[in-house]
Amino acid sequence: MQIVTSHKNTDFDALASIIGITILFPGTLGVVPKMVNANVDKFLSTHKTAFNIIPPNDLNFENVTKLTVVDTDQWRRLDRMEKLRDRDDIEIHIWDHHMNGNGDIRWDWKCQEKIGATVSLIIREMRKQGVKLNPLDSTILLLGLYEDTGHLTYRSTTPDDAYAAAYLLENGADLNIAATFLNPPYEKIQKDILFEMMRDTKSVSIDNRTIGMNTVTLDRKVTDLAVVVGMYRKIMNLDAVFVTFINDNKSSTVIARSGTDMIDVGAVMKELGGGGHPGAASATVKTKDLSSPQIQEEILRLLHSQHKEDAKIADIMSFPVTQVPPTTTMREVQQIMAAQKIRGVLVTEGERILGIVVLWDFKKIKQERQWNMNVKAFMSRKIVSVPPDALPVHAAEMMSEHDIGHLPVVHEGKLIGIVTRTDVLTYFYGILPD
Ligand SMILES: [Mn+2]
Repeated sequence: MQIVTSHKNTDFDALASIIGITILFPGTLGVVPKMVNANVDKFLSTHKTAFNIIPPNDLNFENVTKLTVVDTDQWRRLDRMEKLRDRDDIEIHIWDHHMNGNGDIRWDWKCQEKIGATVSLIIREMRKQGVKLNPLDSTILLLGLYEDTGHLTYRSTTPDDAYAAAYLLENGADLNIAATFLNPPYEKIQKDILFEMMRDTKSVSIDNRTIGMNTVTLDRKVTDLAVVVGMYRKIMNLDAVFVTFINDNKSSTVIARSGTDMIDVGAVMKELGGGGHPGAASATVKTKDLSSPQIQEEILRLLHSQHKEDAKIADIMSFPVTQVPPTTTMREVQQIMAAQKIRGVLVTEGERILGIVVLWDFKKIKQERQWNMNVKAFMSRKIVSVPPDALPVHAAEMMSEHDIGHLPVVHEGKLIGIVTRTDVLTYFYGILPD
């Protein structure tokens, strides 16, 4: 017998991946853990008979010859699969998008890639084989894909996730039903916790990133905390958040979210024995190992050691800067710009920056004789300079605030370079200048 299973606290990606495998490999039985997320539970209460799935206690382990594991690669995250762990006569396949290197399930075949949702890997294979899906199957697969990619908006989303979504929509996936189950049950208790977090935010700044740290004591089990933490980060406009939920006197669960490439919460949570992705991760920590204040200290220590060096203005500026004296004629300036293929020159006198002339300023010339006039008459005197250690994002803010495209870079009163809109855009879009 062939079975497919996934992790406890099953989310839609895990459930969709289980169901996807039962469709892709007919005859495979889906084994869904007893503990599933609240929204998955709600979905299963009305839909479970539509799929080839059973709970683990209904499984006859002796008959299993092949095990497919989806959305995890760790034994401890599976439900009641211990009986299979030591059997070497079972063929094991893994489909997963967690790349944290914690995997301890031995495998005969695996498909493990960085992608928004595990189910996208399975859908990619369905597309390849031309599998036809009915609207119900398409909808559950879309639920998994949308949940793990935030409707294709999370930074982890790849082109393959989008192709997978297109395929499911072609096969009749129902967006209304998907929306019904993806909108989390948001009740008073979640709202109270959100307000408590907003009131007690402790924010720390590391390398210009603002990180929120919170500790919340739970007096009962609360579902959908991950959704609340995600919402909290967005409302407070924090680059990353780490919320420690004290479950009881035995353990705490840290839920972390990041909205920037500069902070990899998955790597931090991995150090605490948990896991996840760069943007979303969690860890459960035993109190005897670390108390909640110690957890926060440890997170801060890990963040400091992780810190990636940001590019500074000095790294993206252009230099040397072409400078002309104020008596240069407009014709000469135009010739210099054409010869050097640049869009602006600074007008300087000694160390002093008097103004700037950019390509645009030539439009001011209406009469032929004006070409022989001094640049002084046409230059813009509005000069905003930046220091070399400023961040590119600050240069972009100054450009939009003052509506200017060139910022001289000044270090200790000396002009050392110039940063243009093109330099900033090139940096943000990761395009290498040619
Ligand atoms: Mn997943």
